[in-house]
Amino acid sequence: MIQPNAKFHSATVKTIGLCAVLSLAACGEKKQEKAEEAETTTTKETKTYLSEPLVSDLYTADPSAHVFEGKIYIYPSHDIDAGVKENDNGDHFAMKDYHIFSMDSIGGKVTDHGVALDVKDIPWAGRQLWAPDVAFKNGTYYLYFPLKDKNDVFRMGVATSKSPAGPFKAEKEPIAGSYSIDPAVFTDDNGESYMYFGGIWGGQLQRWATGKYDANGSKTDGQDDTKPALSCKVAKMSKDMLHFDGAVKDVVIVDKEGNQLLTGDHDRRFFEGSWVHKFNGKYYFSYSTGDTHYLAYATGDNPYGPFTYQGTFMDPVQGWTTHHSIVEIKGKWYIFYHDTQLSGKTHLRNIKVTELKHSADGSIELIKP
Ligand code: FUB
Repeated sequence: MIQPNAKFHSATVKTIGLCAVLSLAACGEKKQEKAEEAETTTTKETKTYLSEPLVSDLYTADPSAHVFEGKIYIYPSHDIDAGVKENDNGDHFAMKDYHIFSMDSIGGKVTDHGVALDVKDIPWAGRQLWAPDVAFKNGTYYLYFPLKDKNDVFRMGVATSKSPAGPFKAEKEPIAGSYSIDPAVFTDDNGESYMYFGGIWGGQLQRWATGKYDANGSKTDGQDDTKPALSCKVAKMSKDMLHFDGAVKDVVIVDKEGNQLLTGDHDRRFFEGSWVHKFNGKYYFSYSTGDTHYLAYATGDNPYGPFTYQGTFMDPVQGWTTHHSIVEIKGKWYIFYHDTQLSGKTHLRNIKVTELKHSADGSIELIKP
């Protein structure tokens, strides 16, 4: 597993560790000396970041951004330190509620609208409120969220509000036929909406490889690197936006020769965190490659794909996860993303924004976060 922030961690741990082993008095006597030493260590290892955290009094991640009612609304996960040990199932991502944020413009003041939905108010809830998204239709805002049910199986829930800032009221049951994580709802120019979802490892997508839930599914994932990779899923939304309208389909990603990306192709295959935007009539399907930490994209001619792999457009951020959304605001395109600048810890992230540029040939320029 690549740890892009390993150097940053070692600086922090070293400075704290030095004071912990000395007595308080000794720490006082040596204050000047230690301060100088700490300063030298920090200076040597300082990182520069492309942009600064949008929110610094809460930990936030997985930002889905939209323009609603003339403002920019951000729907992130709300990271907390629940004291759960880190593992590949992502148990340490033990989030319990959502806050919604808004801005009048990029660079403007960020307003926290408070708790929009709490896990205790979701009738079917087990644990772990992960990356959400929001769509608007029929005069209503729909908040889609992944949450483990009482059997510890991730399902997609939906909650509604008349305001983009919430609060949201959850439906009594998860969306029938939904599973896994990271819902991203794209509404096409003709008004049809589609939910893209899925994530492997902790996101449980591999447990659905046969079409039925298999709690041991993780044992078979990734064993045959020469087989087609697991695909992200897409389902058309019903007119009332509360159900899937028809079957869940695979979002197939192919290379330029038309061959489906393979399980062993960790630098390119889908892992989690999908998003779809439309630019110059083309559908851009973008996603995280997970264990290789890239944001990659593929393009297609319709919402179902297949999508042809084009490349990566964001290098690894500080922290293990990478998750984004792409939105057009006043004629410019922006990417909302996260890293771990504030905490240095994988599960305590902070959301950011920076400009995203499409080149004349339609490719997305590489962003170095
Ligand atoms: O926030 C929990 C999980 O981490 C998300 O669902 C993934 O996309 C990753 O960012």
